[in-house]
Amino acid sequence: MAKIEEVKANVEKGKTKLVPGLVQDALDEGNPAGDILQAMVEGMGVVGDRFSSGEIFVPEMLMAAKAMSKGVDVLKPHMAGSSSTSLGTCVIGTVKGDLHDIGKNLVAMMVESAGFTMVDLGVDVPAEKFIDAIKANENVTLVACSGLLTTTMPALKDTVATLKSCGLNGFKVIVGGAPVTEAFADEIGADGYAPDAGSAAVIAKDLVNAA
Ligand code: B1M
Repeated sequence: MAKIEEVKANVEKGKTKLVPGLVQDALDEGNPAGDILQAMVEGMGVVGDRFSSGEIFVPEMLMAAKAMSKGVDVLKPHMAGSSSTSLGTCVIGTVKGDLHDIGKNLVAMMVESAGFTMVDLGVDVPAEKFIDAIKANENVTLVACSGLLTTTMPALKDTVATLKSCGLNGFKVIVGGAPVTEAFADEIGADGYAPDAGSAAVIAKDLVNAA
């Protein structure tokens, strides 16, 4: 089996100890970091499908997430290069009620490499905590909110509404996550939407440069 396929298979099986070494082997074989990342994302898709069909349960899903995170740690230095321009500070978090962080972490990594200073609030972040972070950090130009559950889409809506009505200015709001669409982002008043981490970095840059 090609190393990149082994990476995918072992993410699916939640092999936390094996995945970092396999990712390194895949890199050593000359596979681009983006392709290895894509294989791991596809692996998580398989895990999600198995969960939906009742083949696996939350603990297996969690192990797969841990395995992928370990793999991403190895990939990090090989992903997008760092920019010397400063686009200000980005405050990022997964919204209240939502514990998914792999996609959010990828977005943080890519947006940071586009030239932002990153303040990562983690998961299950209430709207007020985003506001506190805008007040506590200098030159916040971007707030990025991630949501992975259909049940936390209302929390995304509340967060954007709170950010837009809090009386603070100078920042744009970008949203994303599997159930989020451009239409939903428009409907809730976000300034931007991105379907994946790579495009989040491009859109973040464009939004802040246009402000
Ligand atoms: Co959860 N989970 N999960 N889960 N989980 C999903 C999301 C699900 C689709 C699985 C399924 O049923 N097929 C389903 C949601 C269904 C729905 O709402 N429609 C689901 C469910 C139901 C649940 C629980 C409710 C299960 C339960 O307890 N019964 C529970 C909820 C807990 C909670 O959050 N309150 C739960 C728990 C968990 C774990 C904790 C076990 C674990 C997360 C661990 C972690 O993140 N550290 C987990 C996992 C791993 C998944 C799946 C399998 C994988 C998610 C993932 O990391 N994908 C997922 C199935 C799937 O995605 N197919 C599933 C890889 C990641 C790179 O993709 O996060 O989509 P993603 O990020 C993408 C884009 O969405 C985008 O960029 C990334 C790619 O570049 N993006 C942004 C993300 N954020 C963005 C922000 C942006 C822009 C783009 O701008 C700000």
